[in-house]
Amino acid sequence: MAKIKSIDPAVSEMLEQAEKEGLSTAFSRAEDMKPCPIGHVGRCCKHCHMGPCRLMKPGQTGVCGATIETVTARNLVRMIAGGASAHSDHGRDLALTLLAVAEGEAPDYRIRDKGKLLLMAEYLGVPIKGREILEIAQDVGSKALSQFGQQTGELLSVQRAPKPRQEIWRRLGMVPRGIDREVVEVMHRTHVGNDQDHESLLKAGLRCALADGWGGSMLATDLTDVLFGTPSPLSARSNLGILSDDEVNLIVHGHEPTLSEMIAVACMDPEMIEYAKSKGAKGINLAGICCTANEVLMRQGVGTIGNFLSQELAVMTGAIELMVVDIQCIMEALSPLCERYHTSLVTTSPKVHIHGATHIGFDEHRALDIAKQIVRMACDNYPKRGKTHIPQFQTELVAGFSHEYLNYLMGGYYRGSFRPLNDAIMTGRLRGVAGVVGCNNPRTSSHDAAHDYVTREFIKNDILVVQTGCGAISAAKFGLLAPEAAMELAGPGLREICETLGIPPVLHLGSCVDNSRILTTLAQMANEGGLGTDISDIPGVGLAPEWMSEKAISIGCYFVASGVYTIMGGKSPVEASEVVSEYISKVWEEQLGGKYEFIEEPEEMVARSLAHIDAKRQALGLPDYDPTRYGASGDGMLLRYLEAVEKGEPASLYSTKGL
Ligand code: NFS
Repeated sequence: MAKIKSIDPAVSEMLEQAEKEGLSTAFSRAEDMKPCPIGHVGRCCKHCHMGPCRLMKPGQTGVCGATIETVTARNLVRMIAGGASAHSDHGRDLALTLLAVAEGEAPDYRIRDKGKLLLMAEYLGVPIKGREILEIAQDVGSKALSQFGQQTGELLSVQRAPKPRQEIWRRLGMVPRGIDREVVEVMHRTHVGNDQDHESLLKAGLRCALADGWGGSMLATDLTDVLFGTPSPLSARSNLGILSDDEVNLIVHGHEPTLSEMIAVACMDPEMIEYAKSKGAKGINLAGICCTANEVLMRQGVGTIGNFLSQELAVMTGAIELMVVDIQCIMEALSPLCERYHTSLVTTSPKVHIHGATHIGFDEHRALDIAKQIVRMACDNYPKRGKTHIPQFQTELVAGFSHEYLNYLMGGYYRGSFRPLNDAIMTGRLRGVAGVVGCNNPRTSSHDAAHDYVTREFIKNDILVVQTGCGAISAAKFGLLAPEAAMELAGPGLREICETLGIPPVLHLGSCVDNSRILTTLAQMANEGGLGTDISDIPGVGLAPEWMSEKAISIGCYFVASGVYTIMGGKSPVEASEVVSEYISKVWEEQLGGKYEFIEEPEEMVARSLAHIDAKRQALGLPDYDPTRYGASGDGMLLRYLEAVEKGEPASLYSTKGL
C-alpha cells in the first residue's frame, strides 16, 4: 500500500487534486529529491570555498583539518543562530512598533494590555510610579530594544528563570549578554579558522539559543500581548473547509501580528464589506496559515486553514483571492502557483521580497490604510474567481491559553496560582506535562501523523499537553483542542481536571515565539513549590516531532538549556559524529538537566518521554503514576454509566468497577 502522505483528509484530497492537475507540491518535490545523504547528517562543511568538504571516512578531515566533531557542531550552532536571528528580529520589530505607538507615530495601534506593559516594566527595570502609560511604554520600548544591542552584562529577562537555573547558566558562562551579540558571535566562531572545539562551539550555541528563548522570543510575545492583548480562551474553526464559496477569501500567512491585526480590523469595516458585496461576494472571510494565523487566532478567533504544508494546497482550491505574507516559512513555490489562479500574492516586509508577487511595503504609520488597500485588492479579485475545489473538512477548537490566563483559570483574578496544577502532578492525577511544538516536514512518515500520535498518547497517559506553532494547528484540525476531546481521549485524571476547569486536554499557547510562554509557565511551576526548585525537576518533556526549520532547532536548544528533555523527530543533523551526538544528550544532561535527542519513531518518542517523566516523579519522591485511582467522578463517569445502561451491561454510579 502506498504511504499516506497526510493524515489530514483535506490535505489528502488536495494532494489528489494536485496529482490530477499535474501540479507539484512540497510533498511531490520531497519525493523527487531525496535529501543529500552527506549534508543531512552533518558531514558537509561549506563555510569556506576550499570546500564544500565531505567527511565520509572515519578520521577524515576537511581541507583545513576540521574534524567531524567540529564540522557537525559548527553546523548545528549555525542553525541555532539562524533560528535565533529570525525570532529575535521579529521581536525587535515589535519593540519598534511599541516605540512608534508611544511616540504617537502609529495612530492605528494602542496599548491593549496595560497590565502586561507593567509586568514588562518590572522585569526591564522601568519605573512606573506616577507616570503616564505612554511614558512607561516609551521606556519599555527603548529598554526592550536595548536588549538586542547590549554588549555586556546579562539579558534582563533572564531573571524570570528560577534562581537555581540562573545559577547554572552563570556557572557555565551561558547567560546571554545581548541578543544580537550572541548571534554574531556564533557566526564569527564558526567562520573558517576559529573555534575548533565542539564543546565550546556547543556552549556558544546554547547561549545563543537562550538569547532567543529568554530574550528575542520572550520580548516578541510580551510586546505582542501589550499591543494586541494577552490571549484568553475563544473558539474558532480550522482546516480548508472554512474557506468560503461565496465570500472573498483573504489569507494572512507568515509570523508577524502587526499587519494581520489591522487586516482583521479592516475586514470588519462596513465600508470594506460593502466593497466586497459590490464585487458580487457575500462578505469577507479572513483566515490564516502558519504562525500569523496563530497570532490572530489567539487574539481575534480568526480561523486557520492549515499548517506549513497546507500553504500550496490552499492556493490550489482556487478559492483564495489574496494571500498576504510577512516573514518566515513562506514557500517560494507559492508565487508561480498563484499565477495559475486568480490569487494575488502580496509581500509586505522589507525583508521578504518574492519574485512575481506584488510588494506593498508595510508602514505602521499608516497601517489601517495599507490593510484596507490589501482588502480592496482581494475584493477586486473576486469576480475573477474560476472553478473552485474546497475540501469540506473543518473542526471547532478553543485557543487562547496564555500564561496569564492559566493563572486566572486556576486561582481567579485576585489569587491567580499554579497550585492546583502542581498539586495535580504531585498527587498523580496528572502524570506530567508535555510541550508538543514545531513544524511540518514532508520527510516525516505522514504529514501531521507524528504530532497527532504523540499528543494522543500523552493525553491518554494523563499528561497535559501544551502546543504552539504548526503542531497546535495540527491538534486543532484533529479536534484535540476541543474540550470534548478530554471526555473521549484523555486518561481518567486529566479528564477530571479538564471537566472541572472546562478546558481541552491540549492547550494552544500561540505561535512559535510564544514557546516563551512555556518557559515562563515552567518557571512558575518550579517556583510554586512541590515539584523541586528548578525546571529540570519537573516531570515534563518537550517534542518537535516534525521539525524542519532552524527556528525549531533554536527552540529545542533553549528548552534543553532550560532543563527540559527535548526530543526532535527525524534524522539527527549531527548523526555523523558520535561524540557530538553523545555530548548534546549525555553531557548536556549532566550540565543542564535537559538533553537533546533526535528520534525517528513516534512510538519511541512516547516511550522515552514516559520513562523520563516517571523517573522525574520518582526523583521527587512522588507516588507512582496509577490511573486506576482516578476517573470515578464527573461527566465522563456519568456518560460511561449511561452508555452501559443503554447496552444493558452492569453499571453503578457509585463504583468504577465494571465500567
Ligand atoms: Ni515555527 Fe511558525 Fe510552522 Fe515551523 Fe514555520 S510556521 S515559527 S517554523 S513551519 S512551526
